[in-house]
Amino acid sequence: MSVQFPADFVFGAATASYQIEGAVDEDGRGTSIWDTFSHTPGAVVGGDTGDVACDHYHRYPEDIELMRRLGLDSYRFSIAWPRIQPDGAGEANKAGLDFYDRLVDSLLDNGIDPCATIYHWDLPQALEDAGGWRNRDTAHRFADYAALVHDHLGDRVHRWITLNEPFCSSILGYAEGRHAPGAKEGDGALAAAHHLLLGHGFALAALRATDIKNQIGITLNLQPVQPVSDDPADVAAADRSLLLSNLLFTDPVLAGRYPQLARQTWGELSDFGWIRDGDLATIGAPLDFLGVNYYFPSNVKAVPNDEPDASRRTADDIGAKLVIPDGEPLTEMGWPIDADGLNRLMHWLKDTYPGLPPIYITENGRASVDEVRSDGSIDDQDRIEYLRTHLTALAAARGEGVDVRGYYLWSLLDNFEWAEGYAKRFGAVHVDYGTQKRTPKASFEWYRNLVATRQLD
Ligand code: PNW
Repeated sequence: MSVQFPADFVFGAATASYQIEGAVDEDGRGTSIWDTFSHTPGAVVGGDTGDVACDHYHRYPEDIELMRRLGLDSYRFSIAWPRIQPDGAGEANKAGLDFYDRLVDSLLDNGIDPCATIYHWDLPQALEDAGGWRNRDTAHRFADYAALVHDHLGDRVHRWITLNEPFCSSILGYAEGRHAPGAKEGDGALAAAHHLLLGHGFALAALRATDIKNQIGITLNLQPVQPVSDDPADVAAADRSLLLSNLLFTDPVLAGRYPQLARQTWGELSDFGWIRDGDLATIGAPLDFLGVNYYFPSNVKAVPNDEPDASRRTADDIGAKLVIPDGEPLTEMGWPIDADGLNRLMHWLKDTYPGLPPIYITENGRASVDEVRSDGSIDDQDRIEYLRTHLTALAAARGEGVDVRGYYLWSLLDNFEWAEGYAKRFGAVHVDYGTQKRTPKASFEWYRNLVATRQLD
């Protein structure tokens, strides 16, 4: 059965500054926590860094030409905070703004609607040195920076995402230590989550207060969550997992509250003393849209906490483990493939939050082996299958009444996959990092056809 998407459905592709730009020392850019982290021995697979990445800072015209060939309605990119404010505060660095001017103008010249993410993880190191997201002041610094870039680009960029995946910034960055800044904390990670959300709320208020009226949202990475059995211990563990991966972020943003279960789960780590009167009203102010990144679902089993000594527990030690059902296919990231999970997630959002704003899927995709054949082509049928099944599930959710307005493929290009370095490839376009040669994969042609026809077979 074929599926038709309407003419006004937005088909896009996404990237993020540190993952593609390179040029880390050019035009006055400051140091970010990802520069520091990636240069820390042992932090990233293969010792890879974003120093050069896809050299997009210099090659953006070629990359926009690829987007034009792909026929994208929209391109989601992120702005590197340390290019705009090298130390995270004060006057804008003009050369940094100039780069995003060139990028946005060139997108518009090519008929591609820009969608800007204000923060995709590259916090200026100077702010981390002052406590980073553990520190309430960082939320104010973020709102200043957001207002600065919006004042400058808001006449041409009409869709804005404050934060990308505050779960990853707080929990992977400050509890698990797998992402920058590489901390393993209890209290610190929970404070970071709150201050990220507060930064979102302050930025939202600042952008709303100007004369330029744009669409403003936030992007969360969310998962449908289910217990592996109906054993009450597994069910309770799934509740805690839902809390950590979704509710800790969706409840404040979409309902202006913290979930009851938060204090029960983390009460011994923290008294949540950083939450002030009025914060939740700021964080929960209405949005124009919700960005959702979906990769895989969580199947949850109860396990003992990793760290029995509460004073040393991290915020992610919640007595829950993600298990992969026997025989379930996996991507190169080791992530299970479950397209129906995207449909379940859409329904979970709609059922849980009355007044849910329209949704954009701001990332979805998979890492594949992407072997280059002797003729130079890359026949990534597994990626095509992933995209096809996930878009079919999304179309089903739309048909069942979930208001989804667009879909952004992750990613336009192979790029710096954070702690996994360059070994993991998510692009519709292959990048040879030795030569910076770009080669569209079979999925590029497949997606081009979908965008042109709006029809899935
Ligand atoms: C997202 N996890 O990150 C990011 O927004 C992208 O920058 C990234 O390249 C993409 O997904 C693919 O990984 C995630 O470990 C990183 O659960 C890690 C996780 C989830 C999302």
